[in-house]
Amino acid sequence: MKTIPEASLNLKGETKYIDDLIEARGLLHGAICPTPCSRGILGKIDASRALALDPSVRIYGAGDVPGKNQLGGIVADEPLFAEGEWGYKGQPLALVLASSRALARRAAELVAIDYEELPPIVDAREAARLGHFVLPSRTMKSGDPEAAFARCATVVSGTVESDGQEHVYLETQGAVAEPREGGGVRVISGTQSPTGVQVAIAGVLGLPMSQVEVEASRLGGAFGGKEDQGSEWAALAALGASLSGLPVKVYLRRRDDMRFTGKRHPYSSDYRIGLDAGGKILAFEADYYQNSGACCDLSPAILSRTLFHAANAYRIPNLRVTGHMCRTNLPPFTAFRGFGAPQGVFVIEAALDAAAAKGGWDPVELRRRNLLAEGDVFHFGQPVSDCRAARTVDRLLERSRWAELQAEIDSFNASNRLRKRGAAILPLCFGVSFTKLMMNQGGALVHVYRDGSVSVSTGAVEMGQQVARKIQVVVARTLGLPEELVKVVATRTGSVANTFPTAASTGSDINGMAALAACEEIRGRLLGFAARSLGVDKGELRIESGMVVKGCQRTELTWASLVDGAHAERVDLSAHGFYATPGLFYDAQAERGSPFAYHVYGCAAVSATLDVLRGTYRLDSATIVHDGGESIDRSVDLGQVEGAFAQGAGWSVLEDLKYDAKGSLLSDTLSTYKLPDLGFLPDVDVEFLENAGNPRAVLRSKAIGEPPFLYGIAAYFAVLDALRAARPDLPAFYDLPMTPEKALMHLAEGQP
Ligand code: LUZ
Ligand code: MOS
Repeated sequence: MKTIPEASLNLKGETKYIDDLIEARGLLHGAICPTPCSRGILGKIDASRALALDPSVRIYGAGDVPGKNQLGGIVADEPLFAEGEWGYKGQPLALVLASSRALARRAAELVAIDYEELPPIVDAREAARLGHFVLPSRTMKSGDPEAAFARCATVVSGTVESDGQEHVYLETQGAVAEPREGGGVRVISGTQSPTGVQVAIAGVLGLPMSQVEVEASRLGGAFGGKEDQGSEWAALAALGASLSGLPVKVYLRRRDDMRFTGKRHPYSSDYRIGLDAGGKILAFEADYYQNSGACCDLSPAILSRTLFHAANAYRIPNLRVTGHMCRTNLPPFTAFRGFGAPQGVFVIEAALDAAAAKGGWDPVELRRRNLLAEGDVFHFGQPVSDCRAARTVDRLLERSRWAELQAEIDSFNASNRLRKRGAAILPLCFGVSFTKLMMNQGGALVHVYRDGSVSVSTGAVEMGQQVARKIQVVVARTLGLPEELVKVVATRTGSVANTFPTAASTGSDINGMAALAACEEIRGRLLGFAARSLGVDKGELRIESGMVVKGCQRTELTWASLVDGAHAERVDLSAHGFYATPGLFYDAQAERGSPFAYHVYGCAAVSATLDVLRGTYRLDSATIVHDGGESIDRSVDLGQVEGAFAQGAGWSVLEDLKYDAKGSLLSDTLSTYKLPDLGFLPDVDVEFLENAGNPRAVLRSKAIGEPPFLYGIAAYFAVLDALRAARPDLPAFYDLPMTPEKALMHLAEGQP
């Protein structure tokens, strides 16, 4: 049996997360004094009682920052320590250090803060009315929607709401920092973006990047929550270490993590969709009001992915979509698996659901009729190529025995009054590449040691998604070695520089390609040496299963003797590889270009049973046909599809963030924030599309991390279908998550 090194450590509980690392002598623990309300003006900070608590206590604030008191990457609107007026509850006002975590927290509570509370804005539409935006709104347009709407036989419009989502990574946010001689720092950070953290710390400490070394050995999950927001905790730890001269750890309790850090963006949207008499979509328009929170963070990048995915897997010749980034007084919302695409896809799927109901079309037929096909063009001008929309949908209808399932549901519903069943399908089309062109680059450093073992570092951060496993396979295959010889080591800014976050599902695409390039370089040198020593032409030689092979004959050279001999001949056994995704371009003025290397397709069917008296429901089945390319490791990809489905279904029907009117998070523990578990999930039946090699990614694979999240949205529409069976007299509502409370209110009163 094959073992995946990282996965088996995880399973055995042997993985060392940041808080499991042995603490250095003298280490101080950090806690923050958070802003006490959503919006306020800071008066005096009095730390005297905190300082009196224990001699180890130290307190630092904005005045102690040697560099810039600023973390904002896209917009400089995020001070590390709030000064003057603040914009959200839970932003640091000061950092407290003490010899134990408990002491640091007690001391933080003793810091007295004078402030004036101001009325907060928590609602995106209200922020928009007041003109509070993070950046100007952005529109993508194709064809002539106004003229097209005039020709439509059916036009439907309405509003769609989707709530945020808490990441609930297993490991909360945190970092450990150590001062280095000469004023530098070394930081182990729970981040998807070691370079991002390096830049943030260099800015806060006023140091050159070369004096800041950041390592991300592995994370206990991230899901986007540590793409941008790992920086805050790492910067606090680095500042503490730099000012105190001692190692400092900042690590959040679950409740603090839930309160202080950003989540998936809630959206409130208006849509209008128009179809001809035959059910072809002629026109679609939407306005998305993104609740961006108090700081910009990654909001514009997330919004751009919403706009790029506005039409999901459908051909819409006339389209206008506009996104508004609304500044509110909630903690800055941030990246979360899917990165704005789920919010956009929920809107077009809601619009199609409403159109099917109004026009009397079968919802599945309506979707099939409008699927993208070869030769179509996305609304941003990229040609649709290698389109697998119809292939995956048709295969899904077979695999899920859709017609039979429908007949079963109809007969169940005809003979039951108090329970109703429902089902829905959801096709997906997800663009792979960072939407910001520059970010599509990565590097790798490969060392072959003189005993033949191989170490690989890349910019990819291992966070449980098994990117290290995939890179191990890429390296082993490229060098022609058994996998056990290859070790993927921790991600460090000192090994591979100027990287971008492990995000956008591109971790193995980009870093795998960079590793492949480095391996090709080393292989070329080694085969050059082999050719010289065997006296043959280099072009005739390959390395296979750890042997040098000529034609179909083994030579006398094993990998070990090859490496040993090359080393003796002074051949360089190390190489740096680099990859920049080719073929991408985008004209931001015209909103036209080809921003994605390729698209991932797939389709899910979900069925559910609703208890009509209680509003509770169960998911009965989930069937997925997924276009996963030629997988580098099928078991890893299967885990990603199942996990993403669970997370997507959690977002769409279960997970319920509750704030009070002043913007304080009420659902700030795992006893009040419900997560999907095995009892909630149906058996998830996954089929990977066959003969689906992808020429545009490493080893003909396809990115896997985010696209299957969208399948979970089918759960919303499955429950909605059951609600329709119970109350066919009522109009549908599109307000995610579809909690039992909302279902019950709808059944009882006709409104969510
Ligand atoms: N991060 C980012 C992402 O900066 N750009 C993206 O396009 C993206 N997409 C998905 C997830 N993270
Ligand atoms: Mo992301 S949502 O960090 O890929």
